[in-house]
Amino acid sequence: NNSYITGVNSATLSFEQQQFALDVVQGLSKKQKTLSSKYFYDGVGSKLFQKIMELPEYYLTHTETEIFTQQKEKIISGFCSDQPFNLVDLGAGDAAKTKILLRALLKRYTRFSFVPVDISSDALQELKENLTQELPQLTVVPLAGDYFEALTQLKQESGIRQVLLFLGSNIGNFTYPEIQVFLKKLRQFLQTGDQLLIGFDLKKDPRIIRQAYDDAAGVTASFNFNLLQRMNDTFAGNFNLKYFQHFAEYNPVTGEMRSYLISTRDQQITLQELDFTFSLQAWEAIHTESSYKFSKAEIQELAAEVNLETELIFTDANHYFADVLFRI
Ligand code: AVI
Repeated sequence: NNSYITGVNSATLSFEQQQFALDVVQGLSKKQKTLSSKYFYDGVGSKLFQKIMELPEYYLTHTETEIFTQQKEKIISGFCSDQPFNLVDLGAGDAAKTKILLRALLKRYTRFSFVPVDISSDALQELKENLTQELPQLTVVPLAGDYFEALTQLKQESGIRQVLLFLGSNIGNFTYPEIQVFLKKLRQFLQTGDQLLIGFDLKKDPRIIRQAYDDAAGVTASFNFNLLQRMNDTFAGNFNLKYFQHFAEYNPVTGEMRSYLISTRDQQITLQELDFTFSLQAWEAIHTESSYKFSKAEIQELAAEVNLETELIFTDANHYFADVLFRI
């Protein structure tokens, strides 16, 4: 129901923009204002996230890369069987980390196809071209769309074994109930013997976590501010980025890393295209992202709740990050 978009020619907004509009108006009309982190990833936001992954403070990417580089043989032994399989990368992006596993798998002459899934067909096209260059012997079957659309296609096509990858702590951007729903839904597309490798960011020194989301160069701040810019561009908004502050805070009890955009003054904002005006008081916060961190015990509890069998756990020397292989 988008009847709130009164006075707006919603014909000028694409389906995606209408969904964005709906979430923006709902989120900014709440007492505790929120915006969904899924809207970080427009063209500019995706580039900024690539830069975040290279930051010294953003240990998540380096650590998962280290795990793959040092333990690739054990990880791929976990996948292999005499049956051919699909290696399905949910949210593949540029597949930088997955390539480490792909190279190792190709060396073993294992029969498998690589199925990168991404919402952005541009990103997939780029990846396909890059893989054709770098790993010409690899069979690549890209699937554009959301995860479940892609899995529906896969299910219809093959009786083949599926090994799903959900890397980079993407799971941490869901709330606990959302994770449960997501994993239960994933299971419906999978069969006995299929596997799931999930990257979890582990609980650690809170200062290390907080710095990863508030880096010295301010790239994460720009990533957060870009959401305001995106609303300005999409809905003819008048957010003045100068009057906001990026703030990131970690709660060691809940494991929730929260990011906010904080209004540094009383101000009124209008999104003209949506005919929507709202006020922000000085120091009022808009919650823009949660990134959950887990203990190993919590991962085990979660697996038990959604009926997944934990097969292997791969961690780095510091125990900052874990890639966990589950079997259905
Ligand atoms: C994509 N996701 C796992 C990142 C995270 O760590 O929650 C997004 C991010 N937000 C700020 N920095 C990185």
